[in-house]
Amino acid sequence: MPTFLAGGTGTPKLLHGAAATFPPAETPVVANTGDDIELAGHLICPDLDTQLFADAGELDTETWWGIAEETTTTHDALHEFAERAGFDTTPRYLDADAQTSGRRLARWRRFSGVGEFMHIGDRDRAVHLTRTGRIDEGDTLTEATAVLRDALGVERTILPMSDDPVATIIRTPGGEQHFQEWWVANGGEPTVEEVTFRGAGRAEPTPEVLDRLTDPVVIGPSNPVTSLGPMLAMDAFRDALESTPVVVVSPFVGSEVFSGPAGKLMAATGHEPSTAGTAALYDFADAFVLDSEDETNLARPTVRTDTTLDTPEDSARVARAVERALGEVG
Ligand code: FO1
Repeated sequence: MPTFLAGGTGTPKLLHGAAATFPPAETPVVANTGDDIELAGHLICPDLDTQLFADAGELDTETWWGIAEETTTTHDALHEFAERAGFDTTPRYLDADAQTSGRRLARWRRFSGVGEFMHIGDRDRAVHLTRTGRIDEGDTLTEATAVLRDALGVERTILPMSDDPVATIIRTPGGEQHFQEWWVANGGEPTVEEVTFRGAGRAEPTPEVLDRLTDPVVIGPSNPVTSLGPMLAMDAFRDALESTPVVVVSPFVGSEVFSGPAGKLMAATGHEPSTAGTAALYDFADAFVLDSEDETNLARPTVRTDTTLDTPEDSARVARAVERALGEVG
């Protein structure tokens, strides 16, 4: 079975109804960790967790992050206290020394819990505390993720791209912001001048990830810049993709993006925000799944289907197209 790469909602949506084609127990996922932050002392790993919660049947599928039907008692109390104390609830970075002196994995992305700027449900928080507790007891992120996978009854192998810190930093005219500040607190509005992946030059994919990348790889319709960028910024990861068959599901129909900030981020980083731009960025890709309405002509094998991913039936259809594309290159 192929290995899927995940960031944002693309791959979790694709796998949501795909079990007949790609059985979860045999279909591993490698998730982006560039979006991760430490907030209130908790390590929050959105891309790992969206896949974990989806496979556990607990995901909030209205937002595609967090747990469905959650209470938010602690989050609400944090806001109440911040308000009473007169603190604003915009992202509150720990000071520069603290950014590199705390947990190694949380480098360059450490925020105070005062007024907690990301919405954290109570059960979701228990996930973050279990992960953080295991890491403080000596686990790697890979090991802590396996603990959560077992605790949530998930069959699928879900792996972080690296056990080293990598932080996605957005440079705006007003200065640098961590991806979560730019996206959650500022609604992805500030102009993007550059996107960098701090730490990626020194980070390595884990041995578990490199092992899974010897199988064919599928890149779901994720944001090429912030979901896949952190993985591709690690040389050993990119080298592994050069040496194995890779199928990409385009996150665009021509130059229309399905959802999220992919178009804006691609334009800002010098890539055409389109299927053609995605194909140029993924020069290692061997085949593509494109929407039937997408008129882009690529000089690589292409399978066309309706790539809408709103329902499990949609996922099943796109999964069958991925299987056909794998058959062209496998
Ligand atoms: N996205 C939001 O737009 N607002 C939030 O308050 C928020 C909280 C949050 C908490 C846990 C988690 O795992 C994800 C969360 N997200 C939230 C989603 C996240 O910001 C991004 O969509 C991903 O990082 C992109 O993959």
